[in-house]
Amino acid sequence: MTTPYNEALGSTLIDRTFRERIVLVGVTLPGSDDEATDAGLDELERLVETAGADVVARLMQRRDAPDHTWFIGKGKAEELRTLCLAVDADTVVFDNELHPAQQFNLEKLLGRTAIDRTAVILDIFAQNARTQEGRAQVELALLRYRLPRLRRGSGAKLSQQRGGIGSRLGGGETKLEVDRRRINRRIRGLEIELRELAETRGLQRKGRDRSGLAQVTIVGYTNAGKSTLLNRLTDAGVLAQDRLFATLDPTTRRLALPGGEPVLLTDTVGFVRRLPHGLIEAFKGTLEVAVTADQLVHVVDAADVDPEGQIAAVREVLAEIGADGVPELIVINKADLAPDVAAQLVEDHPGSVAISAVTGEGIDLMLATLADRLRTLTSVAELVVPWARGDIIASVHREGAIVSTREEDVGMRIRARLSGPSLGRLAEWVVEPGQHPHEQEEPADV
Ligand SMILES: Nc1nc2c(ncn2[C@@H]2O[C@H](COP(=O)(O)OP(=O)(O)OP(=O)(O)O)[C@@H](O)[C@H]2O)c(=O)[nH]1
Ligand SMILES: [Mg+2]
Repeated sequence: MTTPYNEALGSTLIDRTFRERIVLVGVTLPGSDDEATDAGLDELERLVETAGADVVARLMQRRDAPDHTWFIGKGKAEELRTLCLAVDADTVVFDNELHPAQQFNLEKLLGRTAIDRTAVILDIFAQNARTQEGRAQVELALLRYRLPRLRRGSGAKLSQQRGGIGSRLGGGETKLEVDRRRINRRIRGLEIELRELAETRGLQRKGRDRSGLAQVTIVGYTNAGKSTLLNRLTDAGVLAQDRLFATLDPTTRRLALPGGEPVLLTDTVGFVRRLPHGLIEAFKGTLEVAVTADQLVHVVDAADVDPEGQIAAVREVLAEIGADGVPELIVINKADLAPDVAAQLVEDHPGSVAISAVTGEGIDLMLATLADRLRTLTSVAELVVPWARGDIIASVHREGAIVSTREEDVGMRIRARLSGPSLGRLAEWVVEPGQHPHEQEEPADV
């Protein structure tokens, strides 16, 4: 396999010419417990299997802080080496993020590849990217991950065995420098390519804005059923699979809501707990459909072991990309598999609806709710909120779709789409477009 992103991953790539045997390692740090570590390893096991490898053993340790050299303690590291020999493991995967130096030291001690959760997620993304933009985004994330991990010595040997970048260049120091320079050049090239793609998309979006159609973006945890929902609503024919990160590239389809105008519905990449920051950064272009949406449909998997944890993880990513100001409709999916959990979640999240994207139950109610939400979002109100009222500024952000904000002497000028009830509550701060609050209230007082 010599696709650019495989090459970029070099020694961190999971070899798929055979099924690698993997040992998982999880460390419980203060503030967490063994149960959480175990659940983390369950998810890591799914990720590893999705990447195309088999988990053959697990090792856990409780620590006050990560060890500088091996992340785990020296004794535990030796236990890990013995375990690897016993189960004939090819690779060790840490659930915790490894510093490049720790990764290097572990590989030296264990005599086999050591990677972390981030590398596994990057590997899955590399396998699943289809479009030019998706591939460029993944490759950029991979190269940024790989750059601080370039080394002479055993690391280089590993990448040679695996046919990575190192294998085609001369040895020694120059090789390292040549590698670095080459990767940096490629990173700059990819950044330019992605900027150009983003500009093109910006133009396309302007065209769509003129069409006046509302943008609805489906977001949610990976495997929650986002693509299945888009397919049910629009015959989009998007790949939906019981597999993590099946979708990386957004798909947009037109959808006619009951009694309303058509909207543009977009399915997009799923999120996961502790989604690598570099990936979020690289996928900014793709995730823009969530930031610029009029409405988010947040799909939740009721059949998951921890749906609330998934909701929290998704909201964290939304905040990181700046989409936390977009109104969100929570849709509890897979109600056919877990009807009781779904009912409880609907109760705990007022305004949410339960559906099954597979059986179709609840879909009509969901569409009616969505149409309702969009109707209240059609007009843009302008508010000027004094700086002293941070609470009001926060509630405008929470309840409305922010169109623009401007910092002024008297306070923050916010243009936002707000529902009728919200507007009623915030009436005190509403102004005519462009007007100052005092022009309205105290015309003669100078
Ligand atoms: N029983 C049941 N299964 C569902 C439902 N919705 C989706 N699934 C299944 O869940 C799996 C994941 O569905 P997808 O639609 O691919 O999920 P996704 O959110 O697009 O996942 P990614 O693109 O990988 O992030 C598939 O096997 C679907 O058949 C549902 O309502 N009920
Ligand atoms: Mg999908």
